[in-house]
Order: sequence, then C-alpha cells, then structure tokens
Amino acid sequence: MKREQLFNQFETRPSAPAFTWRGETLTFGELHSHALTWAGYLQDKGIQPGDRVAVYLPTCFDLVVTLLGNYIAGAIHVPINTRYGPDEIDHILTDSGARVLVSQADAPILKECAAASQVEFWYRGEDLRTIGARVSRDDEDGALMIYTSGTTGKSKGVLLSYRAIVSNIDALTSLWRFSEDDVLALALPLFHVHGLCIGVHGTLLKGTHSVLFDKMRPPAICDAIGDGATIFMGVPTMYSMLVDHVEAHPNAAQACRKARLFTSGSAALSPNLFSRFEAATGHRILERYGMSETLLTLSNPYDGERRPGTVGQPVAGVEARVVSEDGNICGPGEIGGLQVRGNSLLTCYWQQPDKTDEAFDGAWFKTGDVVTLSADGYFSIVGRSSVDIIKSGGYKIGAREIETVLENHPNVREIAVVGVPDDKWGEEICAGVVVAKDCDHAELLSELQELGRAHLADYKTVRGLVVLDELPRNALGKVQKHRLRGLEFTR
Ligand code: MLC
Ligand code: AMP
Repeated sequence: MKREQLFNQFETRPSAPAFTWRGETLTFGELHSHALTWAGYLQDKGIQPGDRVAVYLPTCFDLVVTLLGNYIAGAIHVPINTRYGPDEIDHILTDSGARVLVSQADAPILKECAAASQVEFWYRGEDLRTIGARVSRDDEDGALMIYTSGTTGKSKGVLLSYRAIVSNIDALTSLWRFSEDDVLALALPLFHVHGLCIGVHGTLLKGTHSVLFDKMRPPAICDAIGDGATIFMGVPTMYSMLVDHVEAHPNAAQACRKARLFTSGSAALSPNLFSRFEAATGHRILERYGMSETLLTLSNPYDGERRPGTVGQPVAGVEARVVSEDGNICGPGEIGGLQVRGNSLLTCYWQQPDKTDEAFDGAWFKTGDVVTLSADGYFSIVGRSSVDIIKSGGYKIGAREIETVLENHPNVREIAVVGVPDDKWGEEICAGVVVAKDCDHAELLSELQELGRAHLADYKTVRGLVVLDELPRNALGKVQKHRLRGLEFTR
C-alpha cells in the first residue's frame, strides 16, 4: 500500500527529528501521537472518511499535525492559502463542501466565512484527549484537495489521491537523493504543491528533517545552512532574494557552499539568476517543473547536466510529449503544448466532470504550458497557451478573477488584467482600463488596489495601470491582451 509509506517513519524512526519550528523539534513519534489525537477529535465529532476538512493554518507544528491527523482519520485535507481574502475562502468552503474549517486563531473573519458557507469552525489549541485510530483507505482515495486558479471564473479543487502523491514524491525525492541524513530548510508556504507535497510529504517518505520558516528571510536561510541544513527549495523569486543577499555577504555565500542541493520550481528560473547563484555559491540550481494537477513531472538530473533554462526530463512514473496545435507530435526544437501522463495525475477537478474531461486527451493531461524538447531530451518551458494565467512569485493567478472584482469599481467601464515581465516576481499584475469619466490615474490605481485587497489575496493586487480609449481587440472583438504588455504603466 502506497498510503502506508506516509506512516513508515512513525514505526521505524520514532525518535528521529521530523520538523523543527522556532527552535523546537518534533520527532516522528511525537508527530504521530499528536496526529492520532487530532484524528480522535475528528472521529469524536463525526468526521467520516472522505469528508473534506478545510485547513487555514500558517506554517507551524499544528499544520503538519492536522494534515497527518486528517490522513489518519481518512479525511481529505483541503489547505487554504493564508493570504486569501473572504471571497476566496468562501468559495473554497462552499465548493469543497467542507464539513469543517480549522484554524489556529479564533479569527472573526474566518468565523464569518464559515458561517456564510454553513461550515463548522474549530480552532486548534483546544484541549484534545481522545486517541484516534488509523482508518483504512484505498490508495486511489482522495488525500488532498488543492485549489488552483484557471482561465475562467473561480478556482477549481484538484483532487489528489494517496497513490499520486506517494508515487510522485517518492520518485522525485529519490531522484534528488533525499535521505535521513538531510536537513531541509523549508521556507515555502505549506498550502501548495511545492512546499506541502515535496517538502512535508518528502519529509515523511524519506525521513528527512525539515526546519520550517514562516517567511523567506535570506539571512535565516543562510544561517540554517551554515548550521547544517543540506537542502533548500525555492521559487525563483526566493532565489532572486537569496542571490542579492549572498552577493552582498561573502560569509552567507560561504555558508551556502556547504549545502548539498538547491532546487527551483513553480516558475521559470532565468539563466541569469542561475549563473549569478553559481558564481556566488558554486551551486548549479536543479530546476524542475510541476503543476497542482500533475504534481512534479519534469526534473533536471541530479548527477547529469543541470541545464539552465530547461526543466529536464520526465520523472520516474511519468511520460511527457509535445503536441502541435493540429494534434501532431512535435519533433526536437518544435514548439507545442506539453502533455503528461502517468501515476502522478489528479483524480479529477472536484465535482467538475466536464472540466476534467476537457483537460485530458485520452490519458494525457494537457498542461496548458508551451514547451520545446531538445534533441537530447531536455524540456524547456516557453510560455503558456493562455494569457489569462499569471505567475507572480510562484503563485498562479487567474486574470479573470481579478477582473471580476475590479469591474465593480464605478469608474471602470472595461478592464483587462495581464502579467507583465518582471525581474523579481517573474510577472507583475497590470491592468488596461477604459474609464467611464476622466480621472487621476494614480488615484484610480490606488482605489483599484484597495478594492482588490478587500476581496482577494494581497499578491493579486494590481501594481500598474494604463488608461486607454478602448481595449485592443481583434476583428472578432476578442481582447488582445498581449498588446497591453509593452505599454507604459502608471505604478
Ligand atoms: C508577496 N507579494 C507578492 C507575492 N508575494 N506580490 C506578487 N506575487 C507574490 N507571489 C507582495 C505582497 O502583497 C506585499 O505587497 C509585498 O510583496 C511584501 O509581502 P511579503 O509577504 O513580505 O512578501 P514575501 O514574504 O517576500 O513573499 C515573497 C515570496 C512569496 C516569494 C516568498 O510570494 C512566496 O512564498 N511564494 C511562493 C509561492 C509558492 O509556494 N508557489 C508554489 C505553487 S505550487 P504590499 O503591496 O502589500 O506591500 C506550483 C507547482 C510547482 O507552482 O511546480 O511547484
Ligand atoms: P500551479 O497551478 O500553481 O501548480 O502552477 C503550475 C504552473 O507553474 C505550471 O503550469 C507552469 O506554468 C508553472 N511552472 C511550474 N514549474 C515551472 C518551471 N520550472 N518553469 C516554468 N514554469 C513553471
């Protein structure tokens, strides 16, 4: 059973360190006993296997305990990004049909969201007593449901089975040689695939010790590596922050040389950042590619050439192909859509059979990313087929979701949101607006920012604005968003 592998360390290495947080360490045995208590609480409260438990927790021990307790009780863990605003939280609670929303603080905003969605609200920190029992679940059962933005409307729940998670994370962390001797400095948020699946599940599967950080602070990461952390994983924006630090602080650069492995993913790592990091620390960052729906499907090799600007080859258990617009398989160097198949794919978009069907071509999942494959087998991500998907600081953002909120501003007649290339963030959110009546552009930008922040995560805030007489459209009336990208934006 794949699922059982998640619990192996509890039996085989109960006294080994699992997670360290703010100077305190939880062993695998302690983690297990806390998780059993959480499972007992769920069981006392009548949570059944397959029920969705929505979890809004910042990085802390409670988060990993809750995840494992949910797994032990057979509930589906539905993580909520703690940067989300009320609209995003309401949507996840309603769409997932969560039985309960779990958080750390007795926060009024969460209580309101839970009440609006008729979901019970519990906060951790209560005195839990009952010890639960591990419920048996099938490998094909849902373990985790991650919400991800799409090109239209609200985010969709990606249901991932135990089989998908364990097969894929085991394959990836084996490729990267994660072991009991490793210490992972984990500063990624623990509600998306990157931090949660590779970081937390990698720790469980390989017995790696993870040191958790709730914020990306380069000096703290370099100190952790100086103190013995062997692996760091980040999104490119984190490397941009890290490289600025190590270039200015030779001691920090020296500390980084002691690490075993640096990996990057979730967005494109520029060859320039790759070279700067190598020059400062001697490390060639290992870049890989993934998606909430497919987990981690492509990776540069551990031993072979880590080639900048590429995402390497299929991970064990996965196949990948490049398909042209007319449905033919592309040859080396030809640009086409990336499709993947194998043991790591989602079970479905939650309660959206049509969207699930649309996303597949037979057994192949259509990623929506545009790629090339070199003659010697390295994939490179060229871009995305939709301009309506933005990646900023590693977070996926649907332009439509922002437009829907900002269209409500009284002076906005029309709005088109786009990602504009940016050295630090990868892309920055900017908007072209047609106004109802002339106004001060800087004032309009700050009003739109305020409106956005009242409903959505802070990182979805519009950072630049251009006021236009009309949006650029093609002969059929479709907005040509790519034509906005080169314009001069008020910031
Ligand atoms: C923060 N800000 C962002 C942002 N993060 N703006 C755009 N995009 C982002 N991602 C803004 C805030 O709104 C704020 O603006 C200002 O930056 C400072 O906020 P902060 O909280 O201090 O920022 P910081 O802690 O430095 O966060 C940057 C970051 C973070 C890069 C560490 O964004 C992050 O953790 N990104 C990782 C996302 C991730 O895990 N993605 C994986 C998805 S899974 P203001 O105006 O309010 O001051 C996936 C699959 C795969 O993609 O392959 O892995
Ligand atoms: P998410 O839906 O948040 O899981 O984001 C998945 C998307 O992140 C993919 O479809 C890609 O567009 C992007 N992505 C992930 N890894 C990389 C990478 N190494 N290079 C470029 N884009 C990436």
